[in-house]
Amino acid sequence: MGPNVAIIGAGFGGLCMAIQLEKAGIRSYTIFEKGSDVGGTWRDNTYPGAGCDTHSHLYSFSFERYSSRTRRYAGQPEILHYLQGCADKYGLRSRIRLNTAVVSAAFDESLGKWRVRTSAGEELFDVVVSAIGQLNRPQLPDIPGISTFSGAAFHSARWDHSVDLAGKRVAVIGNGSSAAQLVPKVAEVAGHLDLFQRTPNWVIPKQGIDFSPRVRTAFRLVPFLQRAYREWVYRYAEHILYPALAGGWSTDLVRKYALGHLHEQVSDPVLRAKLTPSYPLGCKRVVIDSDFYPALTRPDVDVVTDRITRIVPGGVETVAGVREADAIVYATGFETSEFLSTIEVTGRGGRRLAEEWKDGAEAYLGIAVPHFPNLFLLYGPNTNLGHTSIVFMLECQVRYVMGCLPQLASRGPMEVRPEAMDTWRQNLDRDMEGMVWQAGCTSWYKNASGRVTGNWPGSATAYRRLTRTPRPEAFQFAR
Ligand code: N01
Repeated sequence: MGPNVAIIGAGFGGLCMAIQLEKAGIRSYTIFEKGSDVGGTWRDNTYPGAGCDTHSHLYSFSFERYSSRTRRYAGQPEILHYLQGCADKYGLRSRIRLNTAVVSAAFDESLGKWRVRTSAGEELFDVVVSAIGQLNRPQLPDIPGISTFSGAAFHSARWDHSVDLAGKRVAVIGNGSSAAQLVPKVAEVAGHLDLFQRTPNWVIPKQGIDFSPRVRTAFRLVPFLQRAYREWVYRYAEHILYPALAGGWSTDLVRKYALGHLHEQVSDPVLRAKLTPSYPLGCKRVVIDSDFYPALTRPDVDVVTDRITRIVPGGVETVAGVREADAIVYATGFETSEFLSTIEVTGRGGRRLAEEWKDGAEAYLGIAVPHFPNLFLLYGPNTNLGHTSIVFMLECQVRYVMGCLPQLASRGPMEVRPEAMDTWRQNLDRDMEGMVWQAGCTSWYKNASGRVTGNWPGSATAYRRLTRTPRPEAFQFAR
């Protein structure tokens, strides 16, 4: 036995939490999943070309590699299959309640437990672990006239596979990582594609999607090589990519790499100028893709930079006139800055999480919030990264929560002390100052008031060190 744990979400985070509970012999947990299957973002994002731009060997649990080791970068079907396989292998399915959304969670002080309300009723839990992710609520743009469009229209994360885009005039609004992956695939079948770009993105190549047969054989015959490769990828991200975001030695190197990629793939100087960002590399999430630029040079693809004024029944109106469209794809990103506050969460003394976070979400280590005992967040505020795998961060967070469980089991509900939170915030603010995300750009890393609530400003290694073991002195306990 052990504490009774409610896990919200069955994506990478929720499954990782459940696997570690299983490994520790704690079977008193329930995963609530609002969708009809496990997989989280990899269940929801089925757009053509969807895949991961982080190396598979790092974008996977350290304890469970992809069974198919043929690709350097996994596609969405492969990642979804991997997560489904994890749920099966570790026997999690019987503990997952699919199609069951958590509506609210309230801490009952007299019982020292959480009342978790779902569409199916209310249950009591000792611990709540939120694993709802940062990129799970599609954001439609605030462009007037969206509902007047007469053709098919959908968000990239809610792809409508019943719509045949073959030969059609397709408008894609937005040019982030999702658009970069779907545009090349859609352009292959569409009659014409207009990419509406408000701000250009920095793009670096995603080279060698498949491993050569020789490398695959070596991986198969010498398992140690896979661990070594994972380690190499990790170090490359930590020692070359991370400094480029922190104003370090590689800033210019990575910038030149991206500019070289642009020059190599786009020869038309007018198009190249349109695609050249004016803000520092990394301020917005860097796009990692080798097919995006070539798709934009196709004769049947236009990059439209005229400001959109509204959507009209026949297409997209810009300041330069109407661009006709049969279908519109909104690759306009996600509502990222609200985190768990979209669920009605009430802590000690009737404090509402949404109210606590009205000036910006924050949590100690991105995991714990003062006045909310025994509530733990995975992929919470300030734990996103711009340079390496979020799965690594999730594993750090899960290990931390596992370290908290014996403490709360013996000393009662635990709650991070406001002083620990203050110190955390001060350190975060100090470290954030040197990060490129603060430069003049808008991005989903920031909330409406411009505070970076998404990202962790340190290296992944520093985060692992900080989360290695919970410090009891940072918490107050009921007993
Ligand atoms: O969304 P985004 P995304 N009018 O927010 C534009 C992860 N991901 O779905 O830059 C016109 O990046 C907006 O323009 P601007 C990854 O972390 C990972 O592409 O604000 N345009 C922007 O171009 C990524 O960062 C993988 O000026 C409007 C776009 O919409 C995150 O998901 C793959 C607009 C939104 O870009 C989100 O990526 C895919 C408007 N009113 C995604 N409103 C991997 O491979 C918004 N835009 C791991």
